[in-house]
Amino acid sequence: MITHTKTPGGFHSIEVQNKSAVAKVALQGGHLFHYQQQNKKPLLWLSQKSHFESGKAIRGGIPLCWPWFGEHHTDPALPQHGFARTSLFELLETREPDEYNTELILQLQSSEQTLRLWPYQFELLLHITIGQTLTVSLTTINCDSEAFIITSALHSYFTVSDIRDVTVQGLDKTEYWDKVTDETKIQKGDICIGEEVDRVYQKTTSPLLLEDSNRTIQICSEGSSSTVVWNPWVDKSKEMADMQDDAYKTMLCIETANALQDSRMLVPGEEHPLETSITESI
Ligand code: TA6
Repeated sequence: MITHTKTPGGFHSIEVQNKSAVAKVALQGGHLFHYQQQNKKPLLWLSQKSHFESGKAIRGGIPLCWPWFGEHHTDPALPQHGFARTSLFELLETREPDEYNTELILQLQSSEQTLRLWPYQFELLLHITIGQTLTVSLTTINCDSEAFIITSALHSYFTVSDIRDVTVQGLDKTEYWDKVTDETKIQKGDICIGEEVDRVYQKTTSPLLLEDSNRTIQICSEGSSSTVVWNPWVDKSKEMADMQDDAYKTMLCIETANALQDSRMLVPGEEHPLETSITESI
C-alpha cells in the first residue's frame, strides 16, 4: 500500500506498507527517513529533534550526499554534503510487484537553482526498494557537454541498542582517513566505538556487518569502494541542534560512498549507480 501524507513541517511524504516492512520517504531530498521490518524495531535511526524544514537536511534515515561529500573542495560557503539532500525530488513511478516488495523511483534534474551551485546539467534517479532487503540506488547521469566529477554518499543512520555494545565487521586491515585526528591509519580488527569516530575507509568491499546485541545488519554496496563510519559522540551531539545530547548512544552511520580518492568522473552521457542494500537478520 502506498499513501501520500505530510511530515511535521509539511513535507510531502510517501508512506509504504507491505508484508515485509513499512517505510517513509520525503520528496525533499529524496529522503528515506523511516524503514522498519514488520514486528521488528526501526532499522534506520531518526533524531527526535530532526528538522523538517525546507533547506535543512533531515537528521537520520539515509540522506543523499551529492554531488560532493563533505565540505565543497573550493568554496566552504556552499552547503556541506552538496544540495541533493535539500532539493525537491519528483516522484516518477511506483511499483508493487508483489505483496512483499514496493519500489519508488524519484528524480532530480538540474535547474537554474542547481546550476548556480554546480555548473553542470545532470539527472539523478533514486530507486528505492522496500522489501525484506532495503535497497537504495542513486544513479547519476551526465546530461552535460562536459565531463564532471562527483563525490557522494548514501549517509545511512542505523539504530543501535547501545553504541558501546556494537561492532562493525569487514574493514579489518583497511586504510582509512581519520577526520578526528587528520591521520591515515589501518583498521585493526573489528570497529568498536568508544569515542568520536569519523573515518573514510578506502578500497572497501562488501558485505559489512553491523553486530548489535540483538541483531545483525548486513550492508552491501555497489558502485562504491569507500565507506564512511561516523558517530559524533558526546561533545558533537551536544553541539548539534537537531540531536539530543545523548543521541550518540543509539545511532551509528555506515555510509556507502564515493568519497575522497573514490571520486567518480562521468563523461557526457555516462551513468554511475551508487547502491546500498541493507538486510537485517536475527
Ligand atoms: O559522514 C560523516 C560526516 O561527514 C561527519 O563529518 C559529520 O559532519 C556528518 O557527516 C554529518 O554531517 P551533516 O552535514 O549532516 O551534519
